[in-house]
Amino acid sequence: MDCLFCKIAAGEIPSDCIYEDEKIFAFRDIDPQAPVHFLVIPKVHIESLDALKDSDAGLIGHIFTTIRDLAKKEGLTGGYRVVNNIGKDGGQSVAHLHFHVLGGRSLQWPPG
Ligand code: DGP
Repeated sequence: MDCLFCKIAAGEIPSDCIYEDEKIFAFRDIDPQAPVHFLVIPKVHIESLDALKDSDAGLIGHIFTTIRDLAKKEGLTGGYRVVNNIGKDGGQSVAHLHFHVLGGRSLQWPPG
């Protein structure tokens, strides 16, 4: 399968990895939109949140508790934002489920 994020998770394409375990991979975004901006992905290929199965619930829980821990490690004591873009209208450009974690500055809502 020709998927950029599968290749990054497999170490075939270099990335600035901040966390890895048997199920998930976290790395800094190549085009950061905040002082801290990293992505958390499952190692297994899932196209988007829309393609999740009920049996993926544990994996998603693991991603979110890891986001909590990584945010702490990255010093995001003032808060942070988790973003998931889904499909064309949702602004998803890479078809492998990924959660953006942004912080380190005051983030406005709604975003521009
Ligand atoms: P989205 O628009 O939600 O699909 O976000 C995809 C993000 O992936 C975008 O913020 C830029 C990032 N990205 C794209 N290609 C690469 C890459 O090769 N390396 C890294 N580290 N990030 C990438």
